[in-house]
Parts: sequence; C-alpha cells; structure tokens
Amino acid sequence: MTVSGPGAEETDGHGRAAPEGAPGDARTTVTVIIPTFNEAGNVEELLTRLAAALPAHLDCEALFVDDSTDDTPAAIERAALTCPFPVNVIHREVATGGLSGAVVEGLKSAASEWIVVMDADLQHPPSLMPELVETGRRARADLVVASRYAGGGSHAGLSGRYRVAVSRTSTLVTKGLFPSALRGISDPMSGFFAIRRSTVHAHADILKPLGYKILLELAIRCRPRTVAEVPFSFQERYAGESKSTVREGLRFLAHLVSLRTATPVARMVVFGLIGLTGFLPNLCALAALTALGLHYLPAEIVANQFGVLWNFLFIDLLLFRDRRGHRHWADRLGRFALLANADLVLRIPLIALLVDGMGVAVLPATALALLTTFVLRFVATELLVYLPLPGRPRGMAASFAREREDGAKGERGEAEEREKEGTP
Ligand SMILES: Nc1nc2c(ncn2[C@@H]2O[C@H](COP(=O)(O)OP(=O)(O)O)[C@@H](O)[C@H]2O)c(=O)[nH]1
Ligand SMILES: [Mg+2]
Repeated sequence: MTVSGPGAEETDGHGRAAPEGAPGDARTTVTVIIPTFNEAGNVEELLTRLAAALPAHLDCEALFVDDSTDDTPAAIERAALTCPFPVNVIHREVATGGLSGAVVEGLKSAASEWIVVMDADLQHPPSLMPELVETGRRARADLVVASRYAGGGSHAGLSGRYRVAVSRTSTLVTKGLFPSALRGISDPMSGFFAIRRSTVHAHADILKPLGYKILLELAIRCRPRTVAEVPFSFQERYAGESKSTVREGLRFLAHLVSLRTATPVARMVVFGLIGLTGFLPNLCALAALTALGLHYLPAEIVANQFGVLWNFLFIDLLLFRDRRGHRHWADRLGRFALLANADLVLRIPLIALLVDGMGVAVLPATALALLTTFVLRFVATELLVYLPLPGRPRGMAASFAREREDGAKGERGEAEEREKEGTP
C-alpha cells in the first residue's frame, strides 16, 4: 500500500497508522458497484467470491448497474438468492453515458460510507475488495486505487501486446496532463477502486462521465485529499467477451480534452491551438481555388470558410463537446461562422484605427488586433454559441439529454457492433 496527500497515514505517536476504528470496533458499510453489460456468465461466480472474501466487520451490499441485452438480470436474480448480503440491481433501458454513466448512477444512489467500483468479469479480484476499504480506513484516505502499476501489481490479464502498449502510453500521457490531480495515483485508468461516499457526493453534480475512465473523472473533479494504492494483478476474463471498443478509445481522448479544458483559460489556449491548425485547410483551399483561376480576393473569402468549418468541427467535437446539446448543430455552425467572419471585418478597421489614429506601427498593430479579436471571438463563442439556453439542462444532465435525443442509435445500438479492441 502507498499513501499520498495531506493527513496521509496519521500515526498514533508510535509511528503506526492510527485506524479510524479497528476491525471489530466499528462496522463499516460498503456498496460494491458493478457495471454490467451482458455478463450473465460472470455474476454468480463474482458474488460467490465476494461473499467468501467478506470479513465479519464489513456490511456489504452489491449494486449492479445493468445495461444488458442478454439474460444478465435473471442471472443476478438467481445468484442473489444464495448470496449472504443484499444484492440490488438498477436496470437501465437507455444506457446513458455507457460504462461511466452506469457507475455514476450507482455512485449517486449509494448510501454507505464506502463505495467500491469493480468490473463483473473477475479481472478485478474480489478477494481484494475488503483490503481496499481497510486501507482507506487505516490511511484515512478518500480514495484507494487498486493499481496494476504499483510495486507488486501487474497487467498480466490484459490481452495482447497492443492493449498493454495502449494502456501504458495512455497512462503516461494522462499523468503528464494532470500531474497534480493524479499525484500518488500510478494507475489512473484502473476501474477498481474504493472511494468515500462523502468525496463523491460533494461533487456529484459536476461529474460529466464519458466512456470507460470513471476513476480519472473522479480523481480530477472530486479532488480526493488523500489517496492510497493497493497493488493488484489484472486477471484474465472469467467468461464472455470484452466490451471495450475503438470508439471507447476515441471517447477517452475526448474525455481527456474535456477534463483538461475545464477552466476558461485552458479552453482559450486550446481554442487558439485549434485556430492555428485552421490555417492548413485555409491555405490548401486558397491554393486550389487560385490554381483554378479564381481571383485571389474572392478566393480568400471562400478559403476562409474551409478554415472556419475545420475549426468548428474540432471545437464542437472536442472543446465544447458537453455543451453541444444546447443548440441544434446548424444553429451552432451558423453562429460560429458569423463570428469567424465578423472577426475579419472587425480586424481591418481596428488595425486602421491603431495605425492611423494612434500612430502604432503596422506589425504591432496587427498583432494587437489579432489578439483582441481572438479574445473577443473566444468570449463570443462561449456566450453566443455554447451558452445553455434558459431552462436547458447543464453538465451531465445536458449530455444525458443529448444522448437521449440520439435515441436508439446511442449506446445500445452501438453496443451491438462493439469490436474487441481499443481501450487502454
Ligand atoms: N452498465 C454498463 N456496463 C458496461 C458497459 N460497457 C462495459 N460495461 C461493464 O464494464 C466492465 C468492464 O468492461 P470490459 O468489457 O470488461 O472492458 P475491458 O476490461 O476494458 O475489456 C464489465 O463489467 C462490463 O460488463 C456499459 O455500456 N454499461
Ligand atoms: Mg474486463
């Protein structure tokens, strides 16, 4: 076990960790949240192994959040009959938010002091569940991560070199992007962890789950003060097939951008970077149009629209992904294009004012005008294109609403065509 954060490993004056209440003194309550998508062959074995591992002082209940299209709910019902602790199921007709959405739904309805999240396929050893909670109690941690990358851990059950490489690389990139929020977490992609309910519930409304990486979301948005880790060996799947897809990998990238651009300043930087990449289609279109014999001035105007479209796609799909539901795409594109072209129209008189009216040299005047119109355009994009309409849901509720709009072609339809590769 490794612990980091303020107040980590509070000692009893003899260098030993002072427990919150030793096992036996106080009962601890834990809800084990298990997201399931077609895991009929795994649930009975999972509950059996959980029950076998359960120490007497732990009051446990299992909460399946199920999006299955097979007979998993019936399998859970059967297994619950012989299970020594309560088993509850939230079966969702619409799999809003996919795996992360399921976990967040479970997190919100849990009432116990501790919550453990684990997969149904036994890749996360059930025998480790009590140790995660005990470690959290002893270390007074808010979050305990079962880590494949802590000393003694391993990802042996991760099938194929490709998935191991993707997992390692995405872990490195993610830790590099969030060095402070992920300090002390060697495996931010782990789907096996224990968290205090108080840590989650204080931030439940700002969670915007996307794809598979719920721990990342919780570590960054809930900011647990003290984090501990327990090494574990990622096992082979017991039965059934992996549900992770290439699409989940793309979702993970979008999730990273959304987490990294949570503040307006970070959003403005990414807005600027995307704007810079827009020069490429702009110049290509300009070259093509002038080669076709179009005069360079109308060609400039048309080519600018290619840059605008390019920028809109990236900004809409990556930067303001969670605010897309506020307006129809045509409305967003129209407003965005209007602003981008107004930017051109505004810049010229501004440069003229700076040069002729205030005596600024042409180059600094142009740079200043570019900067001014860039900031104005960013603010206007936030306010006029992506501000929620009155009465429309925000945050997670908004993305949920959006996915509902997408209807049957959402998670469930997509689930049918899941391929077997892709996510870290
Ligand atoms: N509720 C719910 N659970 C899901 C969904 N997708 C995957 N899961 C569950 O999440 C866990 C991890 O999924 P898995 O396919 O094993 O991913 P892998 O370990 O990355 O290959 C399993 O318990 C799945 O049944 C989903 O859309 N909804
Ligand atoms: Mg799995």
